[in-house]
Amino acid sequence: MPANLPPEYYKAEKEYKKIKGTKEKIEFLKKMISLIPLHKGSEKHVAQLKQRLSKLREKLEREEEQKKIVSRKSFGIKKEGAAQVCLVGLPNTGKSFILNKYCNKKIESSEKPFETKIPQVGMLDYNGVKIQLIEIPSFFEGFADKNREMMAIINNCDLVVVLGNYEPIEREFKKANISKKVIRASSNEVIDEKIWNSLDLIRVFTKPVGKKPEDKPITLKKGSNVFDLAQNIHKDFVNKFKFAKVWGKSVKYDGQFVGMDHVLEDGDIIEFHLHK
Ligand SMILES: Nc1nc2c(ncn2[C@@H]2O[C@H](COP(=O)(O)OP(=O)(O)OP(=O)(O)O)[C@@H](O)[C@H]2O)c(=O)[nH]1
Ligand SMILES: [Mg+2]
Repeated sequence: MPANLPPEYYKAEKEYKKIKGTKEKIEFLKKMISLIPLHKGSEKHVAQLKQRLSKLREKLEREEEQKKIVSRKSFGIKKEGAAQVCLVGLPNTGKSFILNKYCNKKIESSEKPFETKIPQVGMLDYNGVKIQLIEIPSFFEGFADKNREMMAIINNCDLVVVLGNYEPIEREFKKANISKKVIRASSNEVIDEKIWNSLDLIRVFTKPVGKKPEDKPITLKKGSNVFDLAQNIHKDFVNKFKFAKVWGKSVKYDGQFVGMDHVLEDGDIIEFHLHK
């Protein structure tokens, strides 16, 4: 170590040894480097610290990647369809009933509480839009601490539907710092429509020039424009875009010519015109 380093630096060097996390080490090391006045005598030392810093950064990258792999393995259910929705509630609130009714499932469902032991997954079709429903096993006092994996699934979905009494569920959500969009419902409501209305999505139908619109809608986030749709279909639709024609709620008259920044609405039909 070179002479003439400021006393703060030696103090920092001691503290550095106590730091555990890689991220924290990186931050601290950056500060340490900034404490060293640059001159011929300190050059080599700074270079060494910078090398240490770059090794730590590589280590952090490896650690983050590892974390991702672990979380992919043990937590989460692969998203399928336009959105992933969790059904959450106390026992016997009708979660399995909903999956059986709307997703053609045959999950055991009776008056017996806590009948569903592991998450159950189903696919709902709402006017051609596929929405994934997940039944989370029933909540109880202390659920959040005992079922980290379930809380991770909830944290990862697009919308939570709480069936029945919300207060006990809310308490568990608070413990696990869940801040997801939540709606409340009961199993005898028209659940599919309610879910769709809470998802902030729109359906649009593309149509080839001179032909009828496609039957299958494309689902986009509310507020999406023609550019977002084009990107969703294929990069050529962006690169070769000339103009588009739109029928539906977003235009003043049917067949209106629009550009990339035109904001679409639910139910719109759109015809792309591309350069050859
Ligand atoms: N007819 C009718 N029966 C319902 C309705 N909701 C729930 N049930 C019945 O109530 C009982 C409990 O419903 P489940 O769907 O099994 O409850 P759960 O929320 O999955 O609860 P767990 O057993 O903890 O998984 C079953 O016998 C259901 O058939 C409903 O809206 N209409
Ligand atoms: Mg159930």
